[in-house]
Amino acid sequence: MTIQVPVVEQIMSANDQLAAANRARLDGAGVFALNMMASPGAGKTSLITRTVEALQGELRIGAVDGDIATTIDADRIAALGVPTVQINTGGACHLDAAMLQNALAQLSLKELDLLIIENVGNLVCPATFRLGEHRNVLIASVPEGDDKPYKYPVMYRGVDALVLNKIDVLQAFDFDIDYFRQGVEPLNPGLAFFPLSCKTGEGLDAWLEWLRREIIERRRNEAKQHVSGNSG
Ligand SMILES: Nc1nc2c(ncn2[C@@H]2O[C@H](COP(=O)(O)OP(=O)(O)O)[C@@H](O)[C@H]2O)c(=O)[nH]1
Ligand SMILES: [Mg+2]
Repeated sequence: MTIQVPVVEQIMSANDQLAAANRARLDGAGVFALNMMASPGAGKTSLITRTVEALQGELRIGAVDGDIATTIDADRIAALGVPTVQINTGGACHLDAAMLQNALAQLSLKELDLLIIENVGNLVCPATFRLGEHRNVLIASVPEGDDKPYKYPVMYRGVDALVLNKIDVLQAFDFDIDYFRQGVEPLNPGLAFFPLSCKTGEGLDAWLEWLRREIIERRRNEAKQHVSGNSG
């Protein structure tokens, strides 16, 4: 009997295997990896630069920047003095685990605490391709409109934190935060939510606190596993 596995499933499982290998490599080096996803222009690069500026004094940060073309974003991040690897996907609408594997090979992971990955600007494709990251973050932004959770449910379902950027222009866009959150809640109950403005800095502290807590918790879990591994 021939068992037919759809091609998409095969690609996904090959990707998942590579993602697991990336994750093991990051864990081995003690690096916490964050995958930032959003539509083009939502503010991925802006939030990354704000985050780097705020945490650079306490954490050793590296960046991987995925774009269909150009090094514009990678140059913006590298200008802050963090090691940055540019991935041009050559047309692909998302990063995949093989691309991250290549990027990791170009970084001195032992010299990093936090790796921030800027995925390709897209609200559909990146959701289904794991890279080996520890946490997935979706950045929505006010000019996109308050109905996006209803229209792009897969993206909202699969993330660990949701940023709503550009709250400085809430009124100009008649953005209804309650309606927006009501769309998110059934997809991802209790999702960590950070309304903020990369332009004015409002709301950034809560986001940074969340990130610090996640990194600390991760380190604690790693230490526990290490102890129980040694004792067993
Ligand atoms: N008004 C406003 N503009 C912002 C904010 N954050 C980013 N932008 C602008 O939005 C545009 C796209 O930002 P960018 O970070 O490049 O988005 P990316 O494509 O998701 O990486 C730029 O012109 C930014 O200056 C914000 O909080 N408020
Ligand atoms: Mg960008």
